[in-house]
Amino acid sequence: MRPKVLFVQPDYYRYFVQYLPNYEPLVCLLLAACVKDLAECRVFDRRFDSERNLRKVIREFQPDIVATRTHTAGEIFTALRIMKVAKEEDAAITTVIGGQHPTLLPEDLFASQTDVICIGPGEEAIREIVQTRAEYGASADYSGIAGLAVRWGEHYIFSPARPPCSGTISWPTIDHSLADSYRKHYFNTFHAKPVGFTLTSMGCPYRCKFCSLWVAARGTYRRRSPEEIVEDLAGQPYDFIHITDDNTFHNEAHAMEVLRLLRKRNVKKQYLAYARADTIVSKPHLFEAWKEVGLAELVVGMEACTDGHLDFLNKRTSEDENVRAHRELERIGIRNWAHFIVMPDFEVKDFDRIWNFIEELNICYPIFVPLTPIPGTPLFFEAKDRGDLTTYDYGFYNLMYMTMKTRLPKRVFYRKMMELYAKSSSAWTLRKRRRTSPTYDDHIFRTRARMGHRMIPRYMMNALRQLWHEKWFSYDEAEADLPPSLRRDYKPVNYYNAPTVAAMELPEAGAAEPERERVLVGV
Ligand code: B12
Ligand code: SF4
Repeated sequence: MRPKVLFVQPDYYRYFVQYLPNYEPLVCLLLAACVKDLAECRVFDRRFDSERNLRKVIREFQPDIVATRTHTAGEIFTALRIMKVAKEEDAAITTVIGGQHPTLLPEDLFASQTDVICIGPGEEAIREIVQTRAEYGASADYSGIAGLAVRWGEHYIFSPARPPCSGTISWPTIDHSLADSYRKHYFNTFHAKPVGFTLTSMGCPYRCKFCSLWVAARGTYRRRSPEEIVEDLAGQPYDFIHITDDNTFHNEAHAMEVLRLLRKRNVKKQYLAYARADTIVSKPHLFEAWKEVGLAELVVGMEACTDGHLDFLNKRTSEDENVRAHRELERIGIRNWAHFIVMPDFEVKDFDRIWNFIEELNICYPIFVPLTPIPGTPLFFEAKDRGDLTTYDYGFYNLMYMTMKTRLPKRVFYRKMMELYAKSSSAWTLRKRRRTSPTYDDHIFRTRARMGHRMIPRYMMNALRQLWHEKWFSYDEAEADLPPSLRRDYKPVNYYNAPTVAAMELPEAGAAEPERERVLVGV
């Protein structure tokens, strides 16, 4: 009989403020597609369904494997809860977890309810896990499968690494109907309609200091074939698609080929994608052409408005490129979701400088992100070693809160950050942008402003909770209960995370890496 696999998208963790678009659980659907010939699959979206129903589904469906994931660091707690529920319902279920946090810091998932942790890409790993479970049943030994940490009594065994390689990857066709029972929840408020999402490439050749993507991708850049991408985009049950690659337009020839096929097939959809400022400046023709096939918006990591901060962030762009990139997008008619990093060393004048920059360029949709040492990245280990971390609850590590020491008192820091949001969505700004920006969209601007107003009280409550946590938290008393990566004795020795940026200078893309010895680590 074919094994049964229940893929569970975990619920948001506390301190997360719900204001983003809700998308299909792509990873669950992708992994289900990877094993569709081997197993009977179901998808449970815990974001929109209760724990009671999860228990009910487990009892009815009787899965052999419950597979879940984390999106942000905080979700290690909700994912652990899901695996606990699975084990409580049936101890013979094999629990499997993957995602960026388990990849970079698998030790944080060591717990009696976690059987298998996937470190790195999951497409092949999940197939081998399902095959092994089908062959050997509940007592299967998964430690022969590469890229896993496998529970072994009271310990975990690390199998040889399965690092990703640069080059072409191929995804099977996704069966979107597996998530049909939650379809009404998949809605993007900005666009007032459901929006699809997919990836055309993964990883990035750059090494920005704040970014976790190249760390998790081990410095590689992988992309799907143009034919497969166009098939995917055309087959999506949505007419607006968010292409959430890390760096979509890095390879011009590839981007042009996708464009050619989109035109040939006459695919008429709209897209939101990501691009670097220097790519926009150096290849405006690419974006002009993509605009014609439906590229409506870009997330542009502008990050800073001074060359000093850009250099510190290792962004490899300049203030001038940011200025020119925005002007190009305005000329072409592509909306710019310009992202700015709010640095811990900001003084009042730095907040003002960012606002002046936005005003001067007339940017309609800026987003402000506090510099976050994403767990498992070199920046995280540096901050931890220097004693710069102030927050020891991973629930706050979701790019919305400042979890490090700041030069300004944190209350002032948060107030200034909120002012940036308030100013960028005020009635005065609305009137100015409407008059002067060719990419102004009334619905999006007003929705962003409305959501901001709805979000701010909840956000400020969470920020106050964070200040409370920072004031009263005793590291010495709580250390033993923290996830291992937050403890003093944690050493980033695993093959994915690395203590410094220099240590991440990896072998040639695609070159084989030495196999790791199996190591035993206590639970
Ligand atoms: C798409 C996306 C979103 C979508 C989510 C859509 C959805 N329904 O999942 C949207 C735009 C809504 C979103 C929102 C947010 N996101 Co987001 N998002 C991404 C993005 C760009 C891609 C993730 C993805 O789906 N990748 C495609 C899959 C196929 O790749 P993968 O996740 O790496 O999974 C592979 C392996 O890890 C493994 N694997 C993964 N899970 C499992 C499970 C099993 C069982 C197995 C075997 C293997 C396995 O196999 C997969 C295939 O190889 C990543 C950046 C990135 N490139 O990873 C950020 C990213 C994950 N997001 C991030 C953040 C912070 C957020 C927000 C908190 C932002 C905010 N402040 O609001 C919110 C929170 C959302 C939430 N809690 O659910 C951070 C997380 C940082 C961290 N480690 O804590 C990331 C890494 C971006 C970043 N560095 O800035 N996001
Ligand atoms: S260019 Fe973007 S995806 Fe690439 S390393 Fe920098 S921030 Fe990360």
